[in-house]
Amino acid sequence: MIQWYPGHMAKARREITETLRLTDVAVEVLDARAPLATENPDLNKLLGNKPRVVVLNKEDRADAAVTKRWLAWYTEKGAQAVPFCALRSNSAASLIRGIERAAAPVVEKWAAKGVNKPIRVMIAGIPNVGKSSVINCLAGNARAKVGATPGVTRGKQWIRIGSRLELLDTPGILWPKLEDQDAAMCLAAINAIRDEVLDEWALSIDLAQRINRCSPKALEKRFEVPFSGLSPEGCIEAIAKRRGFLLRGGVYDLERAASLLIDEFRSGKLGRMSLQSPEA
Ligand SMILES: Nc1nc2c(ncn2[C@@H]2O[C@H](COP(=O)(O)OP(=O)(O)OP(=O)(O)O)[C@@H](O)[C@H]2O)c(=O)[nH]1
Ligand SMILES: [Mg+2]
Repeated sequence: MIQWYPGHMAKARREITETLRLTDVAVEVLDARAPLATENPDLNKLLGNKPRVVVLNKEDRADAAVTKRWLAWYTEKGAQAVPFCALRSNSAASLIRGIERAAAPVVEKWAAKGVNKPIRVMIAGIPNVGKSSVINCLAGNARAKVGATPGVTRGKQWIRIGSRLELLDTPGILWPKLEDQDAAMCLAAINAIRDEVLDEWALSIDLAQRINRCSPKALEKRFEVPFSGLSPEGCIEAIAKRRGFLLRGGVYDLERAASLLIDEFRSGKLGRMSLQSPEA
């Protein structure tokens, strides 16, 4: 995973700006479990008034009811958001429709000038949100590369999607929100920033707290012991007890339980769960 330094950010900013010049619609890939945490802090500025579609990816891992509320939240803001699971090939159609809707004003302008050309699309997002998976999902099996078209930097490949869209096959990788502590916790939980950035114990406490807030029955269901009324530390201890994680001298191995909690969340064993909700 990339460690972000100012030099990397400047390079990413340059690449996105260059790509924006070649494309008509920007698809911003977010993690449905933590949409605000997985936004790039500067993307709004970079995109200006470029038509945009927000993809709430990995919706298969998020709480469906919370995702619904996020969709309403984006609609209220006048943004176009699409829930998405890049691992299901039948997701593509709804995103393609979303992109076409976002591009409609541009296409109308072209039509008024008698221009008929495909809508060019870029995919952008922070690491690990699923940009490459979204591209593969849209491209499908009949992945037809359009080839290097004139005016395009050599090396960039366009993929034809249906009859109306061309997708740039290299995603724009952007830096995550590094300053915001709440976002950092979510990013660490979903594995979008390096683990070394955060203390594992602090992450597990934050995660236990979020789980208790967002999905109070999830731990109970997974570990089959009561968790209600426990502090986050108490939850970790209950997990250690339940799993028999003991150190010499009969002390519970809390670090091992903390690490287990993080792993189980990341691998989806705790069930569908959202870490951020629009109300919070
Ligand atoms: N459950 C689930 N997993 C997904 C989904 N989309 C992607 N993933 C997984 O998320 C991980 C990251 O996906 P990538 O497509 O490599 O993400 P990326 O944004 O291209 O990552 P970078 O290239 O590192 O920036 C992989 O393990 C994917 O299998 C999804 O919709 N649901
Ligand atoms: Mg990728």
